[in-house]
Amino acid sequence: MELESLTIGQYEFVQNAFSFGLAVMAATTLFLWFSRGLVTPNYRMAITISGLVTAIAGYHYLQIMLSWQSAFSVTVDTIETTGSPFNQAYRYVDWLLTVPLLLVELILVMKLARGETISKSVWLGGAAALMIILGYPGEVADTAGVRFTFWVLSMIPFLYIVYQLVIGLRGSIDKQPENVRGLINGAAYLVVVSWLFYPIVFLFPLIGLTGGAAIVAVEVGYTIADIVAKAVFGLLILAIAIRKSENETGERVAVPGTGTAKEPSSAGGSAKTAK
Ligand code: RET
Repeated sequence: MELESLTIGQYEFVQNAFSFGLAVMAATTLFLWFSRGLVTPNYRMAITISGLVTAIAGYHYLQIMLSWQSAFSVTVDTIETTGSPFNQAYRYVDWLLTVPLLLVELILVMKLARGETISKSVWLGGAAALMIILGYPGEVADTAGVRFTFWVLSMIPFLYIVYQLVIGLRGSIDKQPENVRGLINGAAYLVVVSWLFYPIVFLFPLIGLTGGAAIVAVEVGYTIADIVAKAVFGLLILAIAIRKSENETGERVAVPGTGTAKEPSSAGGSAKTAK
């Protein structure tokens, strides 16, 4: 990484992107965990894990931001590198933990048979971990040849996951209740589209971007992709879990201020809403 070629404006843009990423992850974590009571116990694990993913990401964004700050010494009109490295490993450790969990979230909210849940989680989660492990040596490589070689290797598990999401989960998605099928399809496609950004961003330095511009494109690109893949995806999982809970209890969830809650029925029915 040619950190020396960064301008003050580029440094600050990346710093602000990291700070924004941290704020989004922290706020989403609180929102998801406080919303657990809106869903029935069947779906609480999916929501707990969604919040765990954004919590892990928030912690890593803090570390990434601190590492970024310590790599530079900035005054009003000068910027110099301090010699302290900008540590890429935080991003990859974050992905190693969160990417398999994101797939488990999607599988859990589908509430498949126990054996299917376990086998799909192990295969998809394992492929996701392999994809990240194979990408890291390319990310920190100095030569274009090595970067490209590990990109190709990492694309193999990546394509397997995309295939499973588009084709392999089809049967399970078709068995979902009709009014959540669209949302679950949307979640599977959101994974495919948001994940596609990563291998493309990874290639930026190989397609002519150099110096400060390449660093900005890669760091801001990954940050935007992370926000979509973790925070937006987590909220979609919450929406699916709320709708499925409503299907199973036959009552609307009481979301304060929206006026959607039903009065508990007088015929002995209980209010199966938020605890
Ligand atoms: C790498 C290396 C180059 C090839 C491929 C990659 C894929 C990365 C992906 C990361 C997904 C991260 C997510 C993070 C969390 O929110 C490792 C960049 C295919 C798909 C979803």
